[in-house]
Amino acid sequence: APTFVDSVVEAAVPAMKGLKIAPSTESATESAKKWEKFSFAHIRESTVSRAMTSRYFKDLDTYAESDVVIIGAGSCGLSAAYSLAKARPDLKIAIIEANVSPGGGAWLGGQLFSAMVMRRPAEKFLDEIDVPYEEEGDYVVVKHAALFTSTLLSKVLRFPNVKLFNATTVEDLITRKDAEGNLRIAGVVTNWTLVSMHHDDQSCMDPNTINAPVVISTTGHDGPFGAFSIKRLVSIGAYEKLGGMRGLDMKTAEDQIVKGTREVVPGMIIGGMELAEADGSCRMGPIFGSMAISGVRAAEIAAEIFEE
Ligand code: AHZ
Repeated sequence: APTFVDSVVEAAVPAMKGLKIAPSTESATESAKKWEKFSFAHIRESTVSRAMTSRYFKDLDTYAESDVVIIGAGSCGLSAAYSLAKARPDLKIAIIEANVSPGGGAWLGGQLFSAMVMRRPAEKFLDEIDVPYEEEGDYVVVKHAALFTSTLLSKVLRFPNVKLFNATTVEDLITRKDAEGNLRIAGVVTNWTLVSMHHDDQSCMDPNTINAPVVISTTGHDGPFGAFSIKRLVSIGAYEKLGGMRGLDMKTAEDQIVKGTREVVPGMIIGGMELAEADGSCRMGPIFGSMAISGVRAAEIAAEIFEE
């Protein structure tokens, strides 16, 4: 059977056409000689630049008016994006992630250990995205957290109605008042993360915006970028006060996150660990089922808003 290398050479490199690649039966000299003829197709540097920038600017244009913005591409944000993009292919979903690498805290299980633990019934989400796990009675174990995150990420990125803007930070929220004077969220204010990190030592570098009637915030617990939206809602008087994440209680914390996933002010749904900061609920530590299921619930609430 032709190897992968055979197919690349046969299909794409005229100079190599007709050459059979079978390293096991060739001498080292014969195979080295053959590879001397290898060459990629022609390209000019500006073609690469244009291939990237034209698409990026088209995406900025397309998603300037989004249906849903998801802030944060951690385990909760990615689970929300997957569930919503699958259920509602008609909705335009922009994901804004401050880091270059999406995934948040879900590249490892806990304390830099690899395995990811989820309590039942969160294995249903693993079945849905086709991530294998070991059965351990009341809980299941994915052999490496990166297997969960990379699988979920690859599925999210394939949806035609999703665009991930990474290395981009939500710096503020777009707010409106309705006829009765009630505040609602109408989108997000963005900037390159590297710019956001330098507002103190550079002259004013104004941001960009994305309008969206629904924002799902999953920015994790407090930290340099964490709990962003709930802190901003408190500072503009739209949410009474930060509950502040409490100590760890694995038994109760996960249920609270799932049940607490909600639209906290019109247009703003909060999920994942950001909710612990909003509600003053306990952290759960290194167990991830509630992040996935909170994402599923956030997607369901968003879909319901569009059905109203
Ligand atoms: O970079 C952040 C991370 O990828 C991103 N983020 C935060 N603020 C942002 C902003 N703009 C854009 N202003 C922003 N992106 O949000 C992502 C949050 O991911 P996370 O993994 O930290 O949160 P999560 O709620 O999805 O998962 C929490 C996982 C935890 S923490 C915990 C404990 O401490 O006990 N236990 C679990 C399971």
